[in-house]
Amino acid sequence: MTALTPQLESLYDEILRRNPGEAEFHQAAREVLESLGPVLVARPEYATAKLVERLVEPERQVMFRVPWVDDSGTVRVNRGFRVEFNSALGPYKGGLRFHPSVNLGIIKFLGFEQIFKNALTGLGIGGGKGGSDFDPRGRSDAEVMRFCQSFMTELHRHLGEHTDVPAGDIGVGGREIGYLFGQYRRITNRWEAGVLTGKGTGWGGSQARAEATGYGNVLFTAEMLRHRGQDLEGLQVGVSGSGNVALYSIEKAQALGAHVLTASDSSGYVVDEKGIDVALLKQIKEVERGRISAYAERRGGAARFVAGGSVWDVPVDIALPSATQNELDENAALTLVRNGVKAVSEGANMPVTPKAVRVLQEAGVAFGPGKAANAGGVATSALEMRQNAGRVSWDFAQVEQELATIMRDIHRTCVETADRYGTPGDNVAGANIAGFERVAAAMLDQGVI
Ligand code: NDP
Ligand code: 2IT
Repeated sequence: MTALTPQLESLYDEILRRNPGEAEFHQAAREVLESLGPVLVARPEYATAKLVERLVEPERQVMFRVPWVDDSGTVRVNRGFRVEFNSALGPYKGGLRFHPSVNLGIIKFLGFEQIFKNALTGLGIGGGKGGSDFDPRGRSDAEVMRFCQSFMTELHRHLGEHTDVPAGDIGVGGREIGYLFGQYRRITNRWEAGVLTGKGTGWGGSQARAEATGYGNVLFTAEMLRHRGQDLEGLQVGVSGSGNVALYSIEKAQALGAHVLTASDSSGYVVDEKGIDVALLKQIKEVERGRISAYAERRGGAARFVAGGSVWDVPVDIALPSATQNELDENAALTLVRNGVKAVSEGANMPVTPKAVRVLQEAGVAFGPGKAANAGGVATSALEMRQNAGRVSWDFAQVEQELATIMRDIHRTCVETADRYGTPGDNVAGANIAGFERVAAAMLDQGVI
């Protein structure tokens, strides 16, 4: 861990004391605090206004019971969350995660990161996150629908296009957003398109929102390489995960001429020397909701499945962790470095552990932190909100063009901010500081609230 200034160290102690048992939130908060020392020296008014102390405290945290009945008639009880972290720049914005591992600390880490990520997009959105410990795996469509309806029956009172606008995350995709929107519409008797993003493109959803996070991360990676006089074309890429972010990272990397060797899920990973067949992977994971081993079985000898293990053992030039938090640890980073990795960019939120980040940075590997690199998803959500507000819809090419411009701007902002604070090449500092500066300026203007 990097040392903190005494003031930030005592704030971190306070965070540990007031948020017991929330390891992921502690980790996310610590990472940002490690970047802020020089900013508080340069801007003493931020310290006086206790901006960081206010930022680490969510504006509002909602936890609620979600009862539902499964297909066999058994009553089930899950827990729902929505952490409305910061609205200085706009309505709370951030996804919903349905996964059995979800707890308050995980939602708070995600909501906290979302504040800075959303600020980096420059699109006027605050930060929030929500979800449930509901496990969609193996559940029928009807069960998922009843769960979503019960979840929204409580959540709806906290939402609104000008208040709080959720979207998808792990376990929440187009199907779930549809059921959630339907229940919101039914309860409120309003067609309020801008209350959720990631909607179907036939009823208010934006073109390219499904693609945006993965595409955006590859565009960010290409920018990092370009900044070093390199190019994605012809490089070998390793991707983890096989969900929304992973699938569209693979698709975009291939479109830019890279060779994608891997994909994974929680059961293991596949290596495909001929390059991942993204249509087959989509069919298995998105349509059939199957396991990744089926990919190797149906690829007829071109690919192998490795149960468990680490996908980062496969030698690659570029690594795009796109599954979940803390999936790429120090050992994995050392292996990647030994194998000559050139860039690592976070498609997932906080997939690379702090020790692994340090290994990569010390080895001179280009590193794209999730707050910047995966911001294309939420940025395109903001474009969806803009289209909804204007009752218009843009075509795919227009949204993709806007996304490319946004990712380039975010990369430039990271580089310029890191340069300004004397840490050239450090995109972690660049992203944290640039995001912080935007939120801090708004909070200062808006008084002590
Ligand atoms: P999906 O649910 O579509 O896919 C998640 C993928 O990650 C699956 O392959 C899943 O495998 C794997 N995975 C999830 N949890 C674990 C775990 N605990 N251990 C091992 N593998 C796991 O989610 P997304 O693609 O939307 O999200 C992936 C990451 O990207 C998350 O960190 C999310 O926060 C982040 N993100 C998502 C954005 C979006 O727009 N969707 C935007 C920005 C970031 P399995 O099926 O076996 O569970
Ligand atoms: O982590 C993220 O940025 C998301 N899951 C997307 C959030 C959004 O509101 O589109």
